[in-house]
Amino acid sequence: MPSPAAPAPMKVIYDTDPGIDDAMALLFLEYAPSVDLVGITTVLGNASIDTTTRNALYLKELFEIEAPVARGAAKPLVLPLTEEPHYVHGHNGLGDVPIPDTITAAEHELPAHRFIIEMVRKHPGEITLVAVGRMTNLALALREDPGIAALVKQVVIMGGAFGYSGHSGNVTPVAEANIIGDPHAADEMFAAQWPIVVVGLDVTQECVMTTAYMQELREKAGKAGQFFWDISRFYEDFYRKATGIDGIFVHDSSAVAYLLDPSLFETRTGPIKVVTEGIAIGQTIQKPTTRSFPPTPWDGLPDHTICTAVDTERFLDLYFRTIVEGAAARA
Ligand SMILES: [Ca+2]
Repeated sequence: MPSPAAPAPMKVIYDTDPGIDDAMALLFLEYAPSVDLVGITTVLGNASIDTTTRNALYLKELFEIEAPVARGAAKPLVLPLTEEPHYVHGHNGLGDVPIPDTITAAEHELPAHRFIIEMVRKHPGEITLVAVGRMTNLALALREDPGIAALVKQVVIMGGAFGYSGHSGNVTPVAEANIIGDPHAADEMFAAQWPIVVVGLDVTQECVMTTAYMQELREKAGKAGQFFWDISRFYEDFYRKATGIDGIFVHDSSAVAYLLDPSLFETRTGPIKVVTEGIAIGQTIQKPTTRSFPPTPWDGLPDHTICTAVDTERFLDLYFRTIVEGAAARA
């Protein structure tokens, strides 16, 4: 007897700057049965666009991922290029594990923002964008075709910080890396009429994958577990020195976790603006829908959702199960 049909998997485009936690979140998406990964778009951030694109192609090849890789923005919309954070992700963006010089997988012919437009137009109402780098590609797509906002199912981003649990910034006291990397792009993205869920430091810095957790993943998740172990040695060392934690924050995978199981998170809604100049550049500020004020710059902007708390135990368990089962299914 045929079993009842499972709901169709969610079509996802993953916008990313791999990046160690980006690589870990990519396999979380690829291995989640409820996700149909239809594209990977790259952006500068953790490393240059050449490096993040090369890394995305390398991950596609290494883990036999079908989704095409489209190269995205090489620089922020307005700000000048600055040096990449080699001290976080290593010089090659993947913790300085050896990566072959030549990658067989080829790039998609379209640039990232046009790839996004084409896919959204082709699948109206069906595409979810999961953006875990700077928001430059999303802003470029909106500038070229503002009509896509109404056709995207949902946007889930890793970025920003709103001060919950004491988390307000990791590049400055008030700014998170993905947002301060291109604050103008983020502000344009938040002004668009599409539903955004913001998974910021408020929750990502509540969640730590300890050395013991990574060890168990290495033992039980085959090639993926070993790869995550290898690339995260450098990252773990950075966090130990910078924050004193014994393990790594799970930034980008937190956005994927929201997509897979929103019940892991507590949320608040309201319009969001980004500070684009001055000492608070990169700060994300939400006006809660429940509060009224005299006229403010937030008036008339669309409501978005921010995550304010996370059930870390259930999240870490979901990640572990998804990676172990996904790796076993492909072994
Ligand atoms: Ca990232």
